[in-house]
Amino acid sequence: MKEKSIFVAGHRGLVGGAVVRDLRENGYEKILTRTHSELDLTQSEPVARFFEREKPRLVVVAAATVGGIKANNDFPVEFLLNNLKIQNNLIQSAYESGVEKLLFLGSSCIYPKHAPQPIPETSLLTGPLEPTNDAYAIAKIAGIRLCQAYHSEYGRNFISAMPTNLYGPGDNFDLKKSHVLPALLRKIHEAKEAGLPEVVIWGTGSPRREFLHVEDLAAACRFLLERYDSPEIINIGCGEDVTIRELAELLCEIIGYKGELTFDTTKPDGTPRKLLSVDKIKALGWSPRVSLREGIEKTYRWYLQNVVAKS
Ligand code: GFB
Repeated sequence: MKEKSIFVAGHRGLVGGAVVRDLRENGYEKILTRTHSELDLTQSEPVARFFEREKPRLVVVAAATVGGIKANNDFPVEFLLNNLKIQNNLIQSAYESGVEKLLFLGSSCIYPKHAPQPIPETSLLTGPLEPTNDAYAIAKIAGIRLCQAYHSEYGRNFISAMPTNLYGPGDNFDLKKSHVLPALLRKIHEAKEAGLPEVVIWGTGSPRREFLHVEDLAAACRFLLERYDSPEIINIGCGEDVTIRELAELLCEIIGYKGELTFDTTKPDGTPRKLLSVDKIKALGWSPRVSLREGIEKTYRWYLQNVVAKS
C-alpha cells in the first residue's frame, strides 16, 4: 500500500493537512497534492486531465466547502453546489482513470436530527435532517451514495467514513465561518488578552458535541485505507461528548481566563446531540489516542505560534 501514489484532495485544509502529515510520518512517499490555484476541483475538465496525467492509485477526498453552524445556515447554495461539484469530479475521475481505492469523507451531520444516541451507521436516511446544515448533509449523502453506486455497478473499492466534529492545528479561526471549538478558543483568548469581563457563547450552551482531534482522524483514515474494503459507511469518533458550556469551561481553564460566560439565545443551537457510535471501527481495532484536554492544549499552542504570533 505504502508504495502506491496517493492523491490527497484538500491538503491545505484541517483534515487534508493532517492526513498528509500522517501519511508522510508512516512511510507513504508518493503523496500528490494540488493547491486551489493549481487545480480548481469544482471544474470537471481540469480534474479529469489531472487524473489521466498523474494516475494516482489511491485517493482521499478531504476537499470540501466546510464551516460552522452560521456559515452552513447562511450559505446553503455554496455548501450544496460546491460540495456536489468537488466530490462528483473527484469520484468520477477516479473511476475513469482506474483509481484502486478511494476514501470519501462525510460528516456526522448526515444523520437525522433525532437519531438514537450514540448514532449507529444504520441511522442514515431514517428521519429528517437538522435544518441548519441540511444542504451540506445532502451533498455528503449524495457522495456516499455515489461511492456505493460505483461499488455495486462497477465493482470499485470506493469507501466512505463519517467523522464527528473535528479540531486541531490548521483549523479555521474566522468567527463567521469557524466551528465552535476554534471560535471559542479565539474568543476566550482575545477576552483574556483584552481583560474583558465576559465572553458570549452562541445558543443555550446545552447542545452536546463530540470532538475528535484531527491527528486521530488522520490515523483512522490511514487505518481504513489499509484495512477496510466495504461500501458500508463507517463512523470515526471518540465515543464521548460534552455540552457546549462544558467545552467553554474547559477552554477557559486551559487558556487561563477568569471572566464570565454569557449565552446569546438568539443564535441557533443546531442539533441537540451528535454522538457517534464507534463500535464498528473499534471492533476492527482502531481507537483514538488524544484526550480532549490534551488536544485543546496542543491546538492552543499551535494557535499562539501560528495565528497570534503572525498577526
Ligand atoms: O461547531 P458548530 O458551528 O456546528 O456549533 P454544529 C456547535 C454548537 O456550538 C452550536 C454553539 O450549538 C452553536 O450554537 N456555539 C456557541 C458556537 N458559540 C459558538 C461560536 O462562537 N461559534 C460557533 N460556530 N458555534 C456543524 C455543521 O454543526 O458540524 C457542519 O454546521 C458540520 O455542517 C460540523 O457537519 C461537523 O456542530 O452544530
